[in-house]
Amino acid sequence: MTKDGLVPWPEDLAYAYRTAECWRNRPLGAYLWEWADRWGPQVAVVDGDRRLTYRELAELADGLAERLREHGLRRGDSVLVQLPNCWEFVVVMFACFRLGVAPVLMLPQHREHELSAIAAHVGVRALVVPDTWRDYDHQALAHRVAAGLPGRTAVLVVGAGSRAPSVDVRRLIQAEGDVEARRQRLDDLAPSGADVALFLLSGGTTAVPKVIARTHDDYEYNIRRCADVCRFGRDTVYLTVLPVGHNFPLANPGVLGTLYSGGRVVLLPSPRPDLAFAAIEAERVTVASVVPAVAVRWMAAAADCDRDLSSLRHVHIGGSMLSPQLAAAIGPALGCELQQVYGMAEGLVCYTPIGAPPEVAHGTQGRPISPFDELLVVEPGTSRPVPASAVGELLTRGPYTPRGYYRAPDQNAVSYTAAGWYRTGDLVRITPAGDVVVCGRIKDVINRAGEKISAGEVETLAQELPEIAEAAAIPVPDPVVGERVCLVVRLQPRRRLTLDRLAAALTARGLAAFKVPERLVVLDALPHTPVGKPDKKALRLMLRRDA
Ligand code: OOB
Repeated sequence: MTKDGLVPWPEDLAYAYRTAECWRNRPLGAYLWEWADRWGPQVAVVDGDRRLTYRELAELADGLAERLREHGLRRGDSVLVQLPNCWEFVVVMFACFRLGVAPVLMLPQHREHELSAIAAHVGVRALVVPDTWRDYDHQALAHRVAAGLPGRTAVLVVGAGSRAPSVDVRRLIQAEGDVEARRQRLDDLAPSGADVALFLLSGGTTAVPKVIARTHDDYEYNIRRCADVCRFGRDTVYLTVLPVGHNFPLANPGVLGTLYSGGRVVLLPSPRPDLAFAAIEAERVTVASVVPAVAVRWMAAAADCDRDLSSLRHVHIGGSMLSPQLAAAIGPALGCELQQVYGMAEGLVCYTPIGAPPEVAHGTQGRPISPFDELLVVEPGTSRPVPASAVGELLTRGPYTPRGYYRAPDQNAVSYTAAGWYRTGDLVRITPAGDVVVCGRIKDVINRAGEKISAGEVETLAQELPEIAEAAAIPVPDPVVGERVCLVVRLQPRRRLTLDRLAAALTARGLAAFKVPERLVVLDALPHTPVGKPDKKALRLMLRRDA
């Protein structure tokens, strides 16, 4: 690891990736103007009544970039961005890309617990939040978080409710002045392709979420390959319903892949079927990406829906397990072709190809988007390969899979092998044709509608409660969201605990709502493994028996 906390790719591989033009040594901000020059008057982003052309997007992003510079942000700095799906998100992202300032992407559902830990870990210079979102005061949240950080951390607020000492982002998003001169000034300040473009959160298995630094070069390659595999083009109209801070809707191909291809991005604040179907009809949406839980809701709603969904050509589904039966039913229900995607914020992305036969389209999670992706299936927890087509843990390396988490040497010793493979923690098999089938996982996470919840994070926080002596967070299967968090506890002597009290206590400690246990089981004693950890396999079996 270098002193700045990044783990570089080995020099010989970096050379190979550059020579093969995976990496183009060009920052993402430079593409913005390339697109504006090519597709200037075309609509790039739609958010309700607001429609931004490619030209406007470039001008507004440059205007904001210059203002952010006046507020002291410089190449190499980072800012925490917690915004819902809105047009300002896109402008903020590109303003940051132009300056070489790296956004750290959080979800609107995150609270003090997550924001404080990540902001401190990365050392952000500013927080960008909405004024309120779903009746929650993010502006106040951001000021609480900022107050707990060393140094001065600016709070930038998107929304009419912005009040001093917050900085009002909408007032900064202005394209006044000499556009060409500003473009030149910012071009002169541009970061290098090897700089960090953005930070993504890992679903995480540890008490504190881990952070992945993605470079301009690696992310651009990821976007380019995804857009190519999914055949995005100028006629693509992409509907964004998942939180855009996730890698999947942001860049696989998602929002950035659409802009890369000259298409149109439609942003919606939620995946509610009535809103989504109205947008599909109104904007003639051609492609959307969803997690299986959302697909199920859409299928049910499509059965008696009077909206015209005929423009929809593809739906991308990934993020959590999808059964072949459900996969086969989605296309007919929504009148489009399904593409499965298996990906991760850490890098690797697989897609089922357009036009794949049913056994591939429904029965696999696709093949890597790049010929430079390396996949190795091993006996779990080792580096010993399993026989061809056998199930094992997937390890991966490649030009858009960084070699380690940011500033996390201890974690990296566990999550990455000495030879630089990322241990996905997923159990897979690879078919003779090279398609990945996800069979399960060995990592200690709960996958709730595609949101990854670290069991360790929930347990650590729960164990701080005075009632709890020992806690284990385990997934319980759920027909709607796939899995929910169940907390199994042993209480302190003479203490009592209800689910309501547990939920209230964890919420008060600033834990995001989607991580709060939805079931509580109190035992006199937890079963243990030989090394003395709670035996989660035994607990899962026990709960299944009792269900
Ligand atoms: C996506 O990214 P993350 O970082 O939220 O989560 C990655 C993990 C994977 O390691 C795997 O455990 C699970 O999510 N996962 C799937 C899956 N796709 C992801 N499990 C079963 N089937 C699938 N199709 O979730 C993500 C990132 C980019 C594109 C798509 C999903």
